[in-house]
Amino acid sequence: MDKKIYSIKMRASRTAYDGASQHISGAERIVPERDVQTIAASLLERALKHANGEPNCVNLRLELQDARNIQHLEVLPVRTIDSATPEEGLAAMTGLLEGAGVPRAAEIVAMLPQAHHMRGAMMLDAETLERLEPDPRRGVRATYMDAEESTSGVSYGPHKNHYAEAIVLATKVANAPNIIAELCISDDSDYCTGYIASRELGYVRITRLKHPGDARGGRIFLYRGDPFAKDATIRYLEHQCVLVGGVRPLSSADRLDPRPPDRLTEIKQELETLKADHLYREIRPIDGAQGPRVVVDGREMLMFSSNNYLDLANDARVKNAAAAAIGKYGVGSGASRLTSGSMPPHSEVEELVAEFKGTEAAITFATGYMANVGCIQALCGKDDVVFSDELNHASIIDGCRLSRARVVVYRHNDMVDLEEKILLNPSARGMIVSDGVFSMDGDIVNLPALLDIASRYGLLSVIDEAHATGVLGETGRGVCEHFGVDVKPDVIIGTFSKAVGSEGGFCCGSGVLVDYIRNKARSFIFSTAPSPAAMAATAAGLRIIMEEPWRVVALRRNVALFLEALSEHGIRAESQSAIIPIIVGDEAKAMEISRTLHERGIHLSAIRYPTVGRGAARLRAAIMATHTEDDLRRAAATIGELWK
Ligand code: WAQ
Ligand code: MG
Repeated sequence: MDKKIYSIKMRASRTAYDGASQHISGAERIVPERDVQTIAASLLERALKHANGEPNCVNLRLELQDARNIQHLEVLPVRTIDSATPEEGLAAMTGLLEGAGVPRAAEIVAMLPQAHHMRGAMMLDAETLERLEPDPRRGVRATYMDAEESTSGVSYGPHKNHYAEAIVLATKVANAPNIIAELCISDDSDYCTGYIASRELGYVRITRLKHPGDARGGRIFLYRGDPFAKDATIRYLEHQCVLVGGVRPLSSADRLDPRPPDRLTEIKQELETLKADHLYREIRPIDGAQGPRVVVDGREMLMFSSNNYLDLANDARVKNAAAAAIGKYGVGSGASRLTSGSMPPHSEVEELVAEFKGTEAAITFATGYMANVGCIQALCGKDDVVFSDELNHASIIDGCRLSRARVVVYRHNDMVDLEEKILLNPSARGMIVSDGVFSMDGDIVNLPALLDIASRYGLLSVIDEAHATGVLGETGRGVCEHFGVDVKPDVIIGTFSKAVGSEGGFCCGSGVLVDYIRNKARSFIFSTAPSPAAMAATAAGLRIIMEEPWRVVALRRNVALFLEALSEHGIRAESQSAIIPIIVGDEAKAMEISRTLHERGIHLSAIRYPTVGRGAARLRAAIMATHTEDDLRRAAATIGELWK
């Protein structure tokens, strides 16, 4: 009946010319004869494929053990302390050690990382902190131990199972004569969980004892007793064969404190902080349609925060077009057009917007945000570089992130800086992306220079015309018309939700480019198409802009009038678009002015961090073609009054 038991030890190292040997990995098992070959093979695999490097020397040592001399131990009970930081974890370790009656606990814990170059552990006298290892460079190694085969449900794959190995070692060490506790931090730089163990404490895992990337770890065996008896302890640790029963995989029951961190309380606190910092956001209700005047709580107010620049959102023709489309096509578009098919209003809009922008083709998205995100993600990948203006809209930033391209941010509208950054970051492929009209400052991209740079460096040019469409140029066709350039950006992105008065996003470009976007843009492929009503309204809006260029002219006149009125009240502001930033600076003051304006019947928003930088809070007036001269003068006068 007596079956043969073997211990197997593996040690992999790399030996240099000078004979210096660098340790790579080591592991050991205690197994019955029939498992020797399998286990030896798996240890060999682990030796040869270790993350620490390739060994040029692997030692595999097989020893027949006398089964009668093997000691059987029951595994230490396990619990886990979740420490939020290494500092918290080390404090918990110190506290447990003090609780176990060790007087100089903090000093001992501080010694732990000093052992990290050792193969074995420090053995410290718990009272004097004297080091008891015969060879302090090597330390004392606990060996000849394994989990009892029948009870071990833990996996010993080719990769190290830190917990499974440590619990076995800790159980043996805790049972060594005169050892009162053991402390451990792994020397693997990405394994931050360590433990403190003793027969009284059990095996207490502490989740964070160091920062990821830190290789400093170590082990301390704390010894209390007659120093002359230490040899017996070392002999036990280094030679006694031990099998540990009851080792099982970690489970949720091993948590000391099963209460999960209360994320909801944290969220509530964060909101309170936002409020205290005047950064909390609220939605103000509006009763009726968008227009130069809106109804709020039954009261008529002047609207200066809508992008409905040409007053088409509530235009009878646009509404009728939407209503007719609902009658004919229903309300929802069912799915992405690639899935459920394309209704006529979508194609009609694509033809119209391509005509309006003077490009070969166009594709629609559910929103302008999704157009930016989808196009950038489609056109750039991780090997590309995106050169992006520092004041670009959030949707451009999000598109860059989604693309995983390397993003190089250049100074706002600074073409000299852009070119320098391109020279510093040469790349085979990439794009320059910029807002056409910057949404928070109302200024216009230097398009001729940008296009010139893009063509000289072989970069795609991408311009977001969200606030330029229906606003810039004699007939509202956008930035190209504004500058009178014939060359078009490779990609023109925009939205129908501003001057066009409806909703949905678009991308215009060559037929090939649009075909590519249709095949690659995730926000097009995986999102339901805009509703047929929105597309019919869009088509009507686009037609009106083309047929009634006076709206664009009226908008420009109103902008000039408002700027003039502001300056009459001592306020300097500038803009060539329909967005007029009035820089206040302080967040609280900007909020206060906006609130008072609201009380006085003027809806004009304050914009603050993180939409703009901290301390760059501003009032942002959005002008409409149908504001009357009186509206504009009244708003300017009220702002002038509150400014003082
Ligand atoms: N005997 C004594 N000391 C050792 C031994 C040994 N057999 N092996 C390693 N050491 C010492 C040496 O100084 C190392 O630098 C240090 O311990 C850390 O060794 O429940 O992986 O093998 O999730 O990196 C803890 C698991 C894992 C916690 C510990 O230690 C958990 C670990 P490592
Ligand atoms: Mg290690």
